[in-house]
Amino acid sequence: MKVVVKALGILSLAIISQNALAAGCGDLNDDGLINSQDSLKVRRHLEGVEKLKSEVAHLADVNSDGKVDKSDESLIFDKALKKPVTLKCPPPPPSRGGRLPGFL
Ligand SMILES: [Ca+2]
Ligand SMILES: [Ca+2]
Repeated sequence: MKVVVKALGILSLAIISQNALAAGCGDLNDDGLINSQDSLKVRRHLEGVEKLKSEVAHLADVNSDGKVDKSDESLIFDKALKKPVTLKCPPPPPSRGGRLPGFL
């Protein structure tokens, strides 16, 4: 029984982690929402006004094509307008700090 409870705990943690990652895709100002502020950040990045930080740049590539461009801005804007679009970001770049304890 303890094994089952422990396994469920690990599974829950994995699901929470997945949701946290999914929620971050397109959320460039880390406020937990995808709105016009996020698409504005992409626009400012594309215009060279304010470049995205390297640690959040992958969150702006919402079509996972390896680059941040006008189509990403458009997708984020559509999502902000509650249109039925799916945002799919690439995995974050490997960090130098290593992994969380307990995760492979
Ligand atoms: Ca946001
Ligand atoms: Ca892209």
